[in-house]
Amino acid sequence: MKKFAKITALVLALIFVAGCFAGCGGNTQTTAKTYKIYSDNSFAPFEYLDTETNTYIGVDMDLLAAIAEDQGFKYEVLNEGFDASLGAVQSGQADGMIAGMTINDKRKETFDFSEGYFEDGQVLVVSAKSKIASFDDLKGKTVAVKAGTASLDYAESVKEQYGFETVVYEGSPEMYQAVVNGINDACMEDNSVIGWAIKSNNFELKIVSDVVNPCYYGFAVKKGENADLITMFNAGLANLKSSGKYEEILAKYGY
Ligand code: ASN
Repeated sequence: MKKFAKITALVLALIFVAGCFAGCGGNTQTTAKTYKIYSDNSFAPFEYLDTETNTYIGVDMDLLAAIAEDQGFKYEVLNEGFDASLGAVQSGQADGMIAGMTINDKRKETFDFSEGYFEDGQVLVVSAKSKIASFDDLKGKTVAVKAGTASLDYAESVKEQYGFETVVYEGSPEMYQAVVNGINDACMEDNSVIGWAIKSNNFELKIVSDVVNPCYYGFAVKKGENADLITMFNAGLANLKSSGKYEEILAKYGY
């Protein structure tokens, strides 16, 4: 009887130790979560496909990589487009998004943002040959805008005042091409992004307004969720700013 009790105790102890090891191993693996971050698919110089390496590069991609390294978190980026990213974050399919995303009050109702990391704003853009010189010349014209963007919201808010119609596109390059080809009379885009497209990709376009809506870009999560990601993004961004890495990343893309 005594011997049996000893063996039972030993077996139980072994089971306990084995269970503890399995448990500990399991925990280490599950805490190393890989965050799913969505992004735009063509928004140079913030995120765009580098055709030589077939990878997405840009200010946002580099900032995220440097912040994740600094803060020790794992992530994967899905460059699905801007509107798709908004939807993915809201449905919980994505943990967060970085997409040259304008921080504004309307979005703060459904998203939580990091500190702003870049200042920009929207401008009116027309074909290089166009006679349109300002919003005042848009009566009876069509203005291309990208789905889900702050540009679209701005255009919608002034279209009656200036008498134009909006036409919605999914991606920035399609929108630029529609204006170059004369399908639409103008488009609205972020100043730094259209500046890059004109300079680097030779789109025959010109900017014909001042910046409307000056704003900051921020990293975003669904309101009330993934607060740890926002905390890490802000802490990492502050570290990159003090180490000089933030400036180095911007300089790489000409800022
Ligand atoms: N700045 C744009 C917005 O927030 C983002 C984009 O087009 N990727 O509406």
